Amino acid sequence: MAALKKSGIGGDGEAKAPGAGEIEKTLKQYTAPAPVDFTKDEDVRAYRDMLLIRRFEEKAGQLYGMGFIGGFCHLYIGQEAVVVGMQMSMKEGDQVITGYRDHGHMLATGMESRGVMAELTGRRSGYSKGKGGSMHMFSKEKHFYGGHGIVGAQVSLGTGLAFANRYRGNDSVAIAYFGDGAANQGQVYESFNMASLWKLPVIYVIENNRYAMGTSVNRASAETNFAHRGLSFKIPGIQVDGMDVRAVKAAGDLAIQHCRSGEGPMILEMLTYRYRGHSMSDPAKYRTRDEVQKMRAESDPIEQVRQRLMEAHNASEDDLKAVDREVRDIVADAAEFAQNDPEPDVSELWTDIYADAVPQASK
Ligand SMILES: Cc1ncc(C[n+]2csc(CCOP(=O)(O)OP(=O)(O)O)c2C)c(N)n1
Ligand SMILES: [Mg+2]
Repeated sequence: MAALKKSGIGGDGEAKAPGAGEIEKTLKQYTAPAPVDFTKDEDVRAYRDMLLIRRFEEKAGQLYGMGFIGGFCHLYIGQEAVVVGMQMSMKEGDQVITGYRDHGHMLATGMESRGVMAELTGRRSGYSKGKGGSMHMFSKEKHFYGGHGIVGAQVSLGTGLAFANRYRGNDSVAIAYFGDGAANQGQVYESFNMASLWKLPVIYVIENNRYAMGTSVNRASAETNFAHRGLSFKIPGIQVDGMDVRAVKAAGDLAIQHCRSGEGPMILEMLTYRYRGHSMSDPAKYRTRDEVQKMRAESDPIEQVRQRLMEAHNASEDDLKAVDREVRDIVADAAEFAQNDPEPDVSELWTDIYADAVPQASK
């Protein structure tokens, strides 16, 4: 309790949360920042990191079709600029948590392609020893907290990560990613309330890819401007072009600065699009091929950077091919590894079921 009071969270009335009066202030107004120009190095990094996610996901789709991957598998193809742009704004120690469309987030945090692919194929070198699969991988080292199949669960868990940061007095920011469909879940608003009241350092990144399974945003949401979803909780929000990695990075910089300086949570609604079905078993009959084609042709996040590298940064075809080759090699190696790694031993059925007791709890 003393630590709680010291950190300014809660208390019994006499302990004032730092900036408690601030809550009375009117909501801070932000407008989406203009996308800043990237240096050549930044564009190369964005290109490489987005391409790695795309090629990895294409390979995962193939392996799924060949029967190497069982269970659910939700691909992130089309949405790559969101995680890559956000990651470019973050620093060591900042945490990431997301739902089940999570392979891109893992790769963006620097988790190993081999470990992710081996988990997808249920092999012992996977991040969860082959026992978790697509939706259940974690890396404490890379500050990646899952991977969650319950729609919206990551929002309250992510708020908890931010609570821990505040409690410990560090300056880390938690980034909680969730979809337009998840944004209608009740626990999201309970989390918003607590996060705003206690000024927790959490960025709610709503990945609005226009559909929740087969239901379009307009059919499911009374308020389709998700950046406004925090208004009653005094959480500022902006809409961002989630297909332009520079726009994402600019918005990420703004939100991180907001959180790190103790102003509380912020919402970034990323306007994005998924090219593939909801999961591998979705025939996607709720939208036309033309709609998907149009997005691919006019807004593809990787193609935008590719063009810029050639036109604004004088990159040659050979320069880009070298990056393509590096990425293909990483993915081919991961796929090879994931098909040859042994399955977990049968004895593993009995391990990792319960967490070890928290030492302090028994005292
Ligand atoms: C609590 C809960 N309700 C329903 C489901 C089934 N379900 C899985 S994904 C999904 C749609 C979520 O869509 P969205 O949040 O937009 O994310 P996207 O798949 O578009 O990335 C639903 C309803 C679930 N997994 N958990
Ligand atoms: Mg969605």
